[in-house]
Amino acid sequence: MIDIDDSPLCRDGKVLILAYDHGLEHGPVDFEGVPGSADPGRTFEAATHDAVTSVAVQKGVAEAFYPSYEEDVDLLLKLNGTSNLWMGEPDSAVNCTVDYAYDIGASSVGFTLYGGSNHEIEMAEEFRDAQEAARERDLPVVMWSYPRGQGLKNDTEPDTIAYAARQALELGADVAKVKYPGSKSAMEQTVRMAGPTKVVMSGGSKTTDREFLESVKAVIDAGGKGLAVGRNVWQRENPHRILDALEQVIFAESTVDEALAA
Ligand code: FBP
Repeated sequence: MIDIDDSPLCRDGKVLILAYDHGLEHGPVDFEGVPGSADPGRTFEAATHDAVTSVAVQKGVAEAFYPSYEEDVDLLLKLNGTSNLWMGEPDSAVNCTVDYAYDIGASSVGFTLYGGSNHEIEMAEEFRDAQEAARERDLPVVMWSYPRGQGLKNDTEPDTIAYAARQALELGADVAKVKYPGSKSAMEQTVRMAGPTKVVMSGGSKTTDREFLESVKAVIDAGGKGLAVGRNVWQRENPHRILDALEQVIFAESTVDEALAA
């Protein structure tokens, strides 16, 4: 495990990743509510907000947009990903190598693992290769740790999320990105299972400002280190406003009321 507190992925030991790989993972449907959100430049613009520690994108978006933002935005390159057109058991194609990510300017890498999928064994082996290559480059590794597949009925069940965080620690991730397990106490258990691996919450589908910020606050109060969020930021008409509030809750440890009033 490497000390990532001094890496661009962290600010004061906390993390706020702006995720924008949905065009691949979900397809154009995610951009329907705010048509301008289909333009990756809009999300790179939002990522210049002080609250954002890194933007997470696939290789193609990084190649096309990161060169215009490299002074102001830190790049987390997502190494694997699959379209929603894939109908098989959960799996994720490795689309980029660590060396390629490093060459285009990434300071950290991300990798999805679907624990419980019939493809878990191959995915874990691919993660091994990526994690070891990242260590060679001193790049922090963020695991999108999402148990799912035939055998799993409820992928946000507290024990499942705690297991996802533990899997990230055991396999050598520096940060475990997990779904919100529903309560502060469930998140405390998740954080305990992750040990030295930092736990961040996955944003989830768009909800109200208050509901979203309450879940983020519960994560921080439980010892989680922040958030990797997509839709709850860039599906809003004004991404900067919610980023202002997130900055308050994550970095200033304000209450939700204080953050909403600011
Ligand atoms: P959101 O905050 O929008 O949920 O994004 C986080 C994320 O992990 C993305 O990086 C990814 O594209 C998406 O969620 C995957 O969502 P799903 O749970 O539908 O696979």
